[in-house]
Amino acid sequence: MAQTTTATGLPKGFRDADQGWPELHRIPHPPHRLPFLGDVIGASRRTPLQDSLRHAPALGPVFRRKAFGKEFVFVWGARQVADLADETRFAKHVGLGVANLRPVAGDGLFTAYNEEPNWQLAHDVLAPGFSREAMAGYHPMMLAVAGRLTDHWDGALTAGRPVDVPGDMTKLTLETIARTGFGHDFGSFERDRPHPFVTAMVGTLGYAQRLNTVPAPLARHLLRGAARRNAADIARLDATVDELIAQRRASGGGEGDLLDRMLATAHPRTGERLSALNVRRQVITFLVAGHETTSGALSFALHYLSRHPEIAARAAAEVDAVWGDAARPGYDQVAKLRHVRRILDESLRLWPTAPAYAREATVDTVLAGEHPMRRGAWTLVLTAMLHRDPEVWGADAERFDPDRFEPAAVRTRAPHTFKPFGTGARACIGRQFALHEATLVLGLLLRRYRLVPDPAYRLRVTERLTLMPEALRLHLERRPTGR
Ligand code: MNH
Repeated sequence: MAQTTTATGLPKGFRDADQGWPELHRIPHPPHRLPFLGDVIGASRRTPLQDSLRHAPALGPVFRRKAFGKEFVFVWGARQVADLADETRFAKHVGLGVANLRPVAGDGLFTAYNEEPNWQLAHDVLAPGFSREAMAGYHPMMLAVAGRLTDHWDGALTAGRPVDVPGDMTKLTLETIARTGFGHDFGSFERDRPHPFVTAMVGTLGYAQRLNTVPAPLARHLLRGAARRNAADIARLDATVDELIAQRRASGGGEGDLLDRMLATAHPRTGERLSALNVRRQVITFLVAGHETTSGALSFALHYLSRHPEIAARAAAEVDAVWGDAARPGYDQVAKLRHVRRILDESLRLWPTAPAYAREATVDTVLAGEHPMRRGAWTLVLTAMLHRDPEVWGADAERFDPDRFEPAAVRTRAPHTFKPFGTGARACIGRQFALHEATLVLGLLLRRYRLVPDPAYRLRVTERLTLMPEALRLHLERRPTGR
């Protein structure tokens, strides 16, 4: 029988074995390899990312791990990550967690394959929704939602109750993207339990994560019940979004928000519009991508502020100085909170809430002059580890220190060493939105409250594709000078 060969001339099967990394065997991996389960000793299904972080220092800037029947190459060295940012040789790879979300988000902006025409179309139609002018338009709505949060926190303070930080940040960020993007109100702050949309979203993110950690041949069997629940979750997300779209169509248009752009804006050059199915995908994409990561970023920042009262006091003093006692700080007054913004950057350094992104070679190439990759080979950039590389951040990289983001300090660092929003054409479209919202809210909270930690709390991080501090509660005190 004639031997089948691949395009590279290798016998069929080789390509799968080395996954497009012809010198895969030269990439370090953890000791204790077991047949089938791989490097599973000490690995937890619940914390795959934090397990990788634990392995990374000993294995070096490029390493591989075999876990739950699959092998992955990870990259975290600053030099290698910078090379992967070269858009002439590399691009986003839709794999793993992102690929697992395809049944939910289809060819929506986040999960679209690079060559799918709906990516460019939606990107061009929606990008103006993130311009400076658009952001200034969202600002009053962001303020209104933040007011619901401070009302809620005032109630907790009066009752002497601690606040549920991740829970409340999720309410805030969901209401913010729903209101600014879609003119919708989920009533999160008025509910005892999360909105069913949120429950379904959390379910489907958790399922997408679990699919990564179950050996493929067993996944169907092990996850049968979970798959059924996941289908129900997706149906719930679709139903919520379809209703929201139907309301908008019935009302004949909003104030030029994201939904109006999705429904009514034609591509500036081709005149093409998003299909009804694609609009549904985009609404789900933005409701999910637009709040989960920002909620985590705010939650980590509040954790660190509660543990570093001197940093919180300095930031509060900045807010007092810049905002005075303006009841409603203006759009331009938010970007002036430089210290508050550095607190956010430093939180996203230690816990980038989208903790990894995948890159694939678009040509046969050599990664950082060392590791040959064939076209299509891919790797995961471990952002959370890049952000702890001692060669970039020093021996005290684990320490929370917002001064690392002083302009003079930033100038000493190489490009591509801080990548919480990904890289290149497929980097986060909502970056300015998230930073404006989070800086505004931190400013409002720092001005109004002193954050008092529970001394017994130890930071534990939940993973469901995104990161979140687990069970973080804080006590509040009113700042005598704050508004
Ligand atoms: Mn966001 C892509 C991180 C807030 C909408 N986002 C990405 C990527 C990262 C990321 C990383 C790239 C993923 C990849 O390469 O596979 N995003 C964040 C973080 C925050 C965030 C850390 C908050 C903090 N993102 C937001 C907000 C929105 C949003 C807010 C919307 C309002 N993000 C997106 C969309 C994409 C994306 C949409 C996909 C963009 C594209 O591929 O064209």
